[in-house]
Amino acid sequence: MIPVRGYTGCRVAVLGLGRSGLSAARALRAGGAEPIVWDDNEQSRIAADAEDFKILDLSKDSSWDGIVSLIVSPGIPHLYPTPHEIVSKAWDKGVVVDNDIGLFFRSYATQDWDNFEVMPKVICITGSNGKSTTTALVAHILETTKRPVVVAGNIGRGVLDIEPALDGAIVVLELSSYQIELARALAPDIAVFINLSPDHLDRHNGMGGYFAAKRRLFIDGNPDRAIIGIDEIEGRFLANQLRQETSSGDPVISISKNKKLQTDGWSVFVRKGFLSEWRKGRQMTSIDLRPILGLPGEHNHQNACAAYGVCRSIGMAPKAIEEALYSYVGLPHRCQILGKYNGVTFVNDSKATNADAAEKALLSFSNVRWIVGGEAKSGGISSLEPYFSRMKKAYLIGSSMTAFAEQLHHIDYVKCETISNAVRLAIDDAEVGDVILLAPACASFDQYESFEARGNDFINIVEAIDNKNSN
Ligand code: UMA
Ligand code: ADP
Repeated sequence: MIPVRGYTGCRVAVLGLGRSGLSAARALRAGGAEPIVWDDNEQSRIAADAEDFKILDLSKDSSWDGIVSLIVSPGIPHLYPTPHEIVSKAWDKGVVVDNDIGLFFRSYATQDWDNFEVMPKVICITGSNGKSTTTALVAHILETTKRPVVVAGNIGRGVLDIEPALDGAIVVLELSSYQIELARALAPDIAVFINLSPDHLDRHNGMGGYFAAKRRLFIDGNPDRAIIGIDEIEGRFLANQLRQETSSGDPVISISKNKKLQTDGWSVFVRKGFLSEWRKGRQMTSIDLRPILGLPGEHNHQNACAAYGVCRSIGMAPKAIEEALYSYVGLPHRCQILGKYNGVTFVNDSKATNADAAEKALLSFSNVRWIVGGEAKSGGISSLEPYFSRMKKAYLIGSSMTAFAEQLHHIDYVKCETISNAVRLAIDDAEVGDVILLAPACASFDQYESFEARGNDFINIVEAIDNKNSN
C-alpha cells in the first residue's frame, strides 16, 4: 500500500468502507494518521472493526473532535442529487473533503525517487465508455517493455492499495468522473479522455457538470501529454483548450475512431479498420486492427487509438505496440463472445450499463435477440430507437421492464423479468445464425450487486444450457 503523507498524528475521517474506503483507511494508518471510519452499512462497519479501526458515527457532532479531513468514497454523493449528510456536516465544520485519488497524488512521489534511474509515471484514463478496456490494453502493451506496470482505480482496485513505486514504475489509473471531481490533488504525467456520452447525470446535475468533472483531470491535472478523443464536441473543445499557440511542444494527441486527422499536430485515427499515426503532416504508422479478436467494433478501435497514443507518449516504437495489440484478448463482460451453441452465438456485454455502450454492442452484431433492462439511466433506451427495427426481438428484464416496453416501437418484445427467463425464451425463438446478446443499457443494482455478478449469472445460465445439451 501507499502510506499517506502529510497527516502524521492527525485524525482523518473516512466515509464508506468498500474497496476505496478501506484501502484509504489502511494507507492513512500506515502513514501515521488516526483514521476515524464510518459506513452506513452495518456489515461494512463490522469488517472495519475486525481490522481495529476506530468507528464513530459521523452524523453526530461529538464524533468530529480534531478531525482535519474527510475522505469520501466515490459511490457516495458529495454534491448532487443531494450531498450525503456527513459531507454536508464536514462543510459546516470547515473540514476539507477529499478522496483516495487526492491522497494518492500527494503521497506517491517520495524522496526515494532521487535514487531512481528512470522516473515513475502515472497515466490516468477517463471517458464515458472504454476506460477499463483502454486501461487494460495500455497495461498489456506496456508489460512488453519490461518496466513494472500496475493498474488501479475505477477498474476495481483502490489506488492506495498498490505498492510504493519501484524504479521506472508505470501506474495506469482508470478514473471515473466521481473520483476526479472530488480529488484535491491531480498530477498525471499522461492523461486520456476517450469520449463523452450521457452517464451519471444525476450525480453531476446534467451533461455540463459531468464534463466539468472529467475536465478537471486536464485543466487542474496539467499532464505533460493529453490524449483526447475528438469525436464529440466536448473533446474538441478540450483539445483546443490544451493546445499551445505554436505547434512545437504541443501537449495534445488527438484521436478519432472514424475521422481522418491529417493535421500539423500529432494524431491517431482509424479509417476502414486501419489505425494511422500522423505527426507534423507525415504518416508514421498504419496498423490493421480488423484481425484483432480482443478488439471488435469501431468503439474498440477508439480504445486502441487511445492506448496507442499513450504508449507512443512513453516512447515505445510503433512496431512494438502493433505486436502487443495483436495479443490482446479483451476483458470479460465487454462484448465477450461466450460461444456458439446449436448455431446460436451468446454474447455477454453486461458492462453496457448505459445506452451508448449498448449501442456499440448492437452495431457490432446482426440478427440480435437483445436482453435489455435493469436500473434505468436517465433517457432510458430512447436514443437506441434507430436500431430497433434491425433487431429480431427484445427480451425485457429488471425494474425498467414496463418503462422500456413503452419505449420499444417497431420491434417485437417480451417481458421476462429475469435473465434466466430471457435466455430460455430467446433460445425457444432463436434460429441458426442468431446472436443472443446481453447488453442491458442499465445499471445492475435492481437485481445484482454489480455488473460482474449480472454477467456471471448470464454466463452460468448459458453454460448450464450447453451442459444440458451435451449430456
Ligand atoms: N455507502 C455508505 N453510504 C452511502 C452509500 C454507500 O456508507 O450513502 C457505503 C457502502 O455501504 C459501501 C461503500 O460505501 O460499503 C461503497 O463505496 P463505493 O460505492 O464508492 O464502492 P467501492 O467499493 O469503494 O468502489 C469504488 C468504485 N465504486 C463506485 O464508484 C460506485 C469502484 O468503481 C472502484 O472500482 C473502486 O472504488 C476502487 O477504486 C465501480 C463503479 O461502479 C466499478 N464505478 C462507476 C462506473 O464505472 O460506472 C463510477
Ligand atoms: P468503462 O470502464 O468506461 O465502463 P469498458 O471498457 O468497461 O468501459 O466498457 C464498458 C462498455 O462500453 C462495454 O459494453 C463495452 O463494450 C463498451 N465500450 C467499450 N469501449 C467503448 C468505446 N470506446 N465507446 C463506446 N462503448 C465502448
